[in-house]
Amino acid sequence: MILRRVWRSNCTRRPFSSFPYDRYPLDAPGCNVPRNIAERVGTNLHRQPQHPLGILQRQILEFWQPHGFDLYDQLSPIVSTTNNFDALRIPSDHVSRSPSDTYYLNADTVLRTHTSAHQHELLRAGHHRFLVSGDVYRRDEIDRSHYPIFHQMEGVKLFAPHEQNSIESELKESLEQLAEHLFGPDITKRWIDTYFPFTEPSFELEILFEGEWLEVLGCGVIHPEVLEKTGRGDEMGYAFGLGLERLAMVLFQIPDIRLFWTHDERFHRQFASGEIVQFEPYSKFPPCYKDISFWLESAFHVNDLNEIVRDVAGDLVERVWLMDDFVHPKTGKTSHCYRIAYRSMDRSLTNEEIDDLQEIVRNRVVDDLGVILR
Ligand code: FA5
Ligand code: MG
Repeated sequence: MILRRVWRSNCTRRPFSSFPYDRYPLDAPGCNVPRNIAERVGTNLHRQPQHPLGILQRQILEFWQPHGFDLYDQLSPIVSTTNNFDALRIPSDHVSRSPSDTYYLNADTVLRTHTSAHQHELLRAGHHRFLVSGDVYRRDEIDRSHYPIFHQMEGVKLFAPHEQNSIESELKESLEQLAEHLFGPDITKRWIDTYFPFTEPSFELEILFEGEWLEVLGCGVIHPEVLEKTGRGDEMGYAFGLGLERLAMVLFQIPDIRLFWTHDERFHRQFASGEIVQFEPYSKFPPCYKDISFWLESAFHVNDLNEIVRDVAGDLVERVWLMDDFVHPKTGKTSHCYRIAYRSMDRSLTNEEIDDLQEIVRNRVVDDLGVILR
């Protein structure tokens, strides 16, 4: 009985959606946004004061606002490819533009893949110091720290010409101070050199969490060409993009990114005070593993498999990963074997229901991806 009550309470609360279906029909040519993603547009977890993301957002604001940063946390996640990519020097053949990685509404409109999509318009409008937080969307891998919708907070600060020699050091020092503001002095962190087309040099910050390095943010000195495109080529500045779920996982000890989307009261009542508290897992149900093996027939991208599994199993899927990959010596054909871990955050799963889901996945993979099951 108890299980049934929990399950029903999970199912009956439909997410609020502000997706403009009339303007962007999901069945239009070139649209690869599934309904389960569109339905969550407008949920705005980062603006809910008793949600871990809302609590975290407030903590981060507390750090930046005294430095004169204004927050934009209600900009629409529907943006042009110009703002999401071109304005940021992302080359026209860059993988991140591919429909295997990005949700397109039509050829030149996407669900933003990062909050950097708003740099151009806000810089053009003359702002000097600002933060942008919001939901971002990516077709990505499936595991406990990756989810197709997550939240970022962007920060941008421009400097007058006479202040420009210290930008890189100020950027790194500020973000280290932010990490200490959130986590205290004992947190273990490290800087990694990386590449973004829109910053030079570029860095990522990683934090040690449950024995693994977790990448929590990307940042760098804004590329001069990005500023030139906004008509501000004579200025310089820094930018950063924080991964809010990743920071919240460390801050609240939340072990799985799917929990941010649960409707289970056992999760939400723990954050009712709006304060930073250590999350107490209310349960850990056993996972159920299913393998699927197939011969690839044509172009295949693992994100297409991930999307099908998400579409069929929703948040019951915990992880999808490649177990085996080989080329047949005679036919030259490639075979992939993926393992799918199913696990509910809220209840025990029955073997039967997982078998049913797996069967639907197997059929969809054949129908939609044209592979041959082994
Ligand atoms: C970016 O999105 C850059 N726009 C960040 C940036 C801004 C760089 C400004 C320079 C200047 P990246 O793809 O690495 O970078 O994502 C930033 C952060 O988002 C990551 O460090 C990680 O914390 C988080 N993140 C990325 N993918 C996911 C995902 N699928 N699920 C949850 N969090 C994610
Ligand atoms: Mg990264």
